[in-house]
Amino acid sequence: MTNLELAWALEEMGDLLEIKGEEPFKVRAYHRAARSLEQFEEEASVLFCRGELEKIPGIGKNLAKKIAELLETGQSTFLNNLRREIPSGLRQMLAIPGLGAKSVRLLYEHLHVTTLDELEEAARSKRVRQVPGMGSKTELAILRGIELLRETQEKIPIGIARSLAEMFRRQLLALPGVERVEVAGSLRRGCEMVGDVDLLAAVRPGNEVLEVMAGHPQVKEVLAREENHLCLRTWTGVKVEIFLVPPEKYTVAWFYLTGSAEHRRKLQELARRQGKDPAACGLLDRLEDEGIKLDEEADIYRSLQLPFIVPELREGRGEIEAAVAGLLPRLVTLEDIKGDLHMHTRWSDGLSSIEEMVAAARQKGYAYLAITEHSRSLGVARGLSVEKLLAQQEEIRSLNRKFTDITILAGIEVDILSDGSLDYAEEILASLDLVIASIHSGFQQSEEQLMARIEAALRHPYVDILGHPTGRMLARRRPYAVDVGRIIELAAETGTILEINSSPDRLDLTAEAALRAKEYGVPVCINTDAHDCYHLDDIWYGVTTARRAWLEPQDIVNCWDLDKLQARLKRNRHKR
Ligand code: DGT
Ligand code: CA
Ligand code: ZN
Repeated sequence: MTNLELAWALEEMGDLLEIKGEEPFKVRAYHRAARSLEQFEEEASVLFCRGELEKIPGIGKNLAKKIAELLETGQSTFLNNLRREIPSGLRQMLAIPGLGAKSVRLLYEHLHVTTLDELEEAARSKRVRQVPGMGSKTELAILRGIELLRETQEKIPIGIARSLAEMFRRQLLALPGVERVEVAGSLRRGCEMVGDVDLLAAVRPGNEVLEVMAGHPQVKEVLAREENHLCLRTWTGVKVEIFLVPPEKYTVAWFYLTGSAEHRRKLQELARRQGKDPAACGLLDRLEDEGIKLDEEADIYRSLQLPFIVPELREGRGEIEAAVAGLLPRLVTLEDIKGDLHMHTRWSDGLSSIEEMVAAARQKGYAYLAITEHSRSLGVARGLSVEKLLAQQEEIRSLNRKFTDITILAGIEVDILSDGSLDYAEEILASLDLVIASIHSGFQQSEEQLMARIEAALRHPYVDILGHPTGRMLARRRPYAVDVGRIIELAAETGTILEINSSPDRLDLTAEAALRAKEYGVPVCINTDAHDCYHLDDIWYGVTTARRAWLEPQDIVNCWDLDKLQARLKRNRHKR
């Protein structure tokens, strides 16, 4: 368990205690400890091994015991009891943005609501405003929040699903009788949000896979259990489905479970049009159906005279037509990425040094990288003063003399201020190799105001890239009020590159928007926005998003050689 996960558990304890009406000073202790853990640099698990948990600020004997249990078992008896004690509806209300534990307690006390439905009804019938301290704005926030919860509750972000899938996959592979395990479903297709984690295992008869997995410490509840199928709910609320098949059935089962249902349906149609029996081509109707034995998925496509279609394209959105016409894109791969143009170091709010970032980038075989700190107005992220920015350029220059196999670009992620101006003067921006402009404030502005800010930035002579263009936080924060179509048009007009921010918290642009950018001839840049050297690996999420957008290496500026990339930057195109 990471510090953040521990912090979440403590935060939840504090919230549930507050809903219960526990003494405020006790509640505060949990929240303080949670924040302290969140910011603590060393992993609590490491301290725990040395018996030093209490060295973490705000952690006393009592909390250390609870953390130790979490670290040892992945669960907390105390937290589980609290969860049982407090109606689940009240716990769900905590997820409504702007509604804290104190508000939930007040709503419960005054209106006796215990479910989201009852709360929604109370807000609709304007009874929430009777609660002290609440008004029509609260009612609106509740209605919006419930809508948001309903939209996302069923689905989890790819970042959470992927790491969970990897863990289950590794553990399944360690069990006797298991020959192969792969991820299937929407997660294999690279969807940004997935309904569940689907895993397919090739097993020999007589195994105990399902028995063992049903008792996994991460499992909160077994939702369904059949002979060859197990459906679990983890403590973090993620649904995991494990399917077992004999090895000879693996390929057709994997293809079936990968979906999408629409893609498979269209292939079946094509088979019938070609006068073939879909089942004989390996296209099952149901997983239980008797399938033929195939070595690889490409055999299925081959029998329909089609080239292989990768999972990211299997959405029934024209990929089969493109395959028939021989017009499938040559999708970007991780190997095509030649550099990463958005990252933070210790100079602002990152955790690694520039040298550590460079080492990680060289490890990846990159030819270039750009260091792009936050600009001076972003105080919370220790944005750089002009002096510091110039000093950093000095360090980058000297590092560039040290390495011959990689080029470090001196860049910046400059804030687009509330009035549409940028956070540094033009001559400062001109002195850099690369400028990303991003919005980090004034999210609440109207679409007109936000679009005016973005337009001003895109028209700026030294803004090369628009960072995380819509500001959405995946499953957490809606995009701010912007018109993505208009941003793409403006990018085309001004020659600005749009970012696909690869952080699994963001994925912004979305695949849909990136596809649209391609239609307008707007190149994208796949950046990680890493705040430490490990997160350069997040590039995978951006590449997956780009693949779902049908992008090819020529559509992505950081698949280009450095010369070509630099020639494309506004600063070099309009050299005056
Ligand atoms: P999700 O989990 O909602 O993000 O999306 P999927 O695509 O992973 O859907 P899921 O988990 O229900 O099923 C995995 C795959 O199995 C799906 O892509 C296609 C296939 N499949 C499952 N159930 C059905 C079904 O009732 N009808 C059809 N046509 N295909 C199904
Ligand atoms: Ca699924
Ligand atoms: Zn940013």
